[in-house]
Amino acid sequence: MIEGWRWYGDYDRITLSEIAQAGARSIVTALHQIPYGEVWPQTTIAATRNRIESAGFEWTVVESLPIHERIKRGDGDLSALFANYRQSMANLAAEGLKVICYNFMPLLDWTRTDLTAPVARGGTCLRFSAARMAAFELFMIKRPGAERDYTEQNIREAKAWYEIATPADLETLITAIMSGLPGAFERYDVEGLQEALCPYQGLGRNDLRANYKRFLEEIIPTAEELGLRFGVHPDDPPRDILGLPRIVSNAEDIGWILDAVDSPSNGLTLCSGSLGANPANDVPAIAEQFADKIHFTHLRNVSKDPDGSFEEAAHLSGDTNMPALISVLLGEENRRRQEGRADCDIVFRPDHGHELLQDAEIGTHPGYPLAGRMRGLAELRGVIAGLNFGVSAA
Ligand code: DNO
Repeated sequence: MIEGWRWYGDYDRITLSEIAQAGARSIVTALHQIPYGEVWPQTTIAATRNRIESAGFEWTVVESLPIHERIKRGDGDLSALFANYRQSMANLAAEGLKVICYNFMPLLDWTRTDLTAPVARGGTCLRFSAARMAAFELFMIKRPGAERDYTEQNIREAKAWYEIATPADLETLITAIMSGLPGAFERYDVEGLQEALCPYQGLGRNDLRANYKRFLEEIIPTAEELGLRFGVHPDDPPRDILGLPRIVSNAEDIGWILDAVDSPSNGLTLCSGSLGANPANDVPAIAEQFADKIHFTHLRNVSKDPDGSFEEAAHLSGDTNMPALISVLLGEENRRRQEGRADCDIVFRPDHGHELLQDAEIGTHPGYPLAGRMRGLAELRGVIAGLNFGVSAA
């Protein structure tokens, strides 16, 4: 497995030299400065690649080549947006890029209600509280019908919290939820978010699936020609949020996507943390089921509560059996090697990490601290080395 590290380029406080010291070999990044829907120029891709390579890394995965919201909504004439997307793909392929991660979550990317939840022995983590999210939906943005998405207990706790919440508590909550907006550079206040949700009204699960299928039909044939492999990132969390449907949340969804356009270029970013937040998902089993279509992995762990809340655990703690998952991935790599496949090595990155030690002072993107990820990477590297040793010793 290839050790990757997500780097936000000029928007990142962590330098390539620090990443080198963390031990990662390959960089996962995107042209974050380019607005959604516009072409990524080949010269800019080349400059980014050169910068990464001069620091002694390879740029292995693009995360993400974002999909314009109009494509997700199936809104109007999309031909120019698809043409631009294909042009960006051609420019990336011309610079030697091979793997592209993307998601099909409407409006929000990832969602948390707390960016600094305390961890027992020190440090903080990202947390999703179902009750806090219910408070946001029911009492702050007052979304009609929101009560249907929450249990009575969620709603009772939401009310109790909201009644005593200070303006600063409300501000902290909206900041946490807004941090997951795409690119993480856009922000809405309560009114702005209510407005942003309007164009999605009436968009059901089947509509979103139809729009997704159209995207795959427009893009995957070009990906095949260019030798690019696309890996869809699962919904985070894998549940409907703000009344927006989610269609990449479990094995059934993934099966539907891979069947919608059957091609080696139409694959999966296996994100253990996103899938692992739904108690019905058995992550190692999902990895096994779709192994040959896994083009990239995000390895992290979550601890779930019975009320639908979860928080990000250390990489080897939490509810997902990480050695079991990694063993599936190593087995798949072996299978590919025997088949002589060119893409036998799967890139993984330590996804997210606790804020530890000096991390909070550095001011990195939520979930992407230096020390926390370095710890996660080291733990994962240990599991991989141990499993590989077991295989060669057996
Ligand atoms: C959150 C990430 C997501 C993910 C994108 C992929 O930390 O896992 O932002 O990268 O959704 O498109």
